[in-house]
Amino acid sequence: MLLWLLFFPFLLEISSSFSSKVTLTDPNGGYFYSPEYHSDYPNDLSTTYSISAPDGYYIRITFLVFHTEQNYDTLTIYDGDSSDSKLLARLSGSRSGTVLVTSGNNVYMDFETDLAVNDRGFYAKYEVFLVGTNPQDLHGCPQSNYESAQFLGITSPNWPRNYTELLDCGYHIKVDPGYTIHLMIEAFQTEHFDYLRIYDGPNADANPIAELRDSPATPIDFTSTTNEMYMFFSTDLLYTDIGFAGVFWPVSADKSKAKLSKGNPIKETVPKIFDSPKISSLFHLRPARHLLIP
Ligand SMILES: [Ca+2]
Repeated sequence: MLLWLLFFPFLLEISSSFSSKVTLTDPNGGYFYSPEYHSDYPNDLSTTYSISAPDGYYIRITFLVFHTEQNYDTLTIYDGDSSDSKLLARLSGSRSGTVLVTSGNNVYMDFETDLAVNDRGFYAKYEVFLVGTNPQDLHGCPQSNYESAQFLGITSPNWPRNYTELLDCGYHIKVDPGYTIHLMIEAFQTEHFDYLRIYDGPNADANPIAELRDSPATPIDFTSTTNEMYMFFSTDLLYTDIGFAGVFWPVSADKSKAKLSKGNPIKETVPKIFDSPKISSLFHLRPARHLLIP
């Protein structure tokens, strides 16, 4: 076999290439992701994704996470039901936050990776809308309960478009008993007086793990000690920004202990970690200048 491949090296690529096909038809929308997400995608693969909405609808795709090897591992997106349709976009590199809109009720995507160098891949949300209507900005909070046995995206309202003013949004995250939660904040950007607090438990009475504001380096990883986590996103009455996007998934509690004993499961890049549960220090007075309308 080996000798044979010396003379016919092209056969190696054909024989080792990993192909798969994903078809999505939920009219309520959903999520799709690169193979083996939330681990890095494999080398040398070809995966196609077909999304079909009902007649009279179009599709909007938002990439919560997109990191591939620039120019070599690409997701090609066609505005129709096959690769013969019009090219909508060809994405590679770091493109989290990309939003694409189809003209009709089908989209076809082809994810191709080469033989070396991989990355986290992508995790995207798709939504369907009636042709002739525009997605409306959410003036308020998104859903407050997030429960998943696999992994699930979580964002500020309207992400990656701006959130609105005067929000107090709670996000209760839950996975099965016996698991802990790994939360990865993939993108984060607020003005200084808007913030996201993360708590190691079911509500804001639990120990705060972190408070994020401004533009911390991302991704930022958090791990809970139980199967519940709570996030609180607060915005004041002036100035908004794009907010945050993240993904969480359950981790077997035993596995997380085993990983911790070995050393470095969590990136130590969290800008502000609270080592004590005292909440009083979290609150601050907003300076008067912020209340002046320019
Ligand atoms: Ca590659």
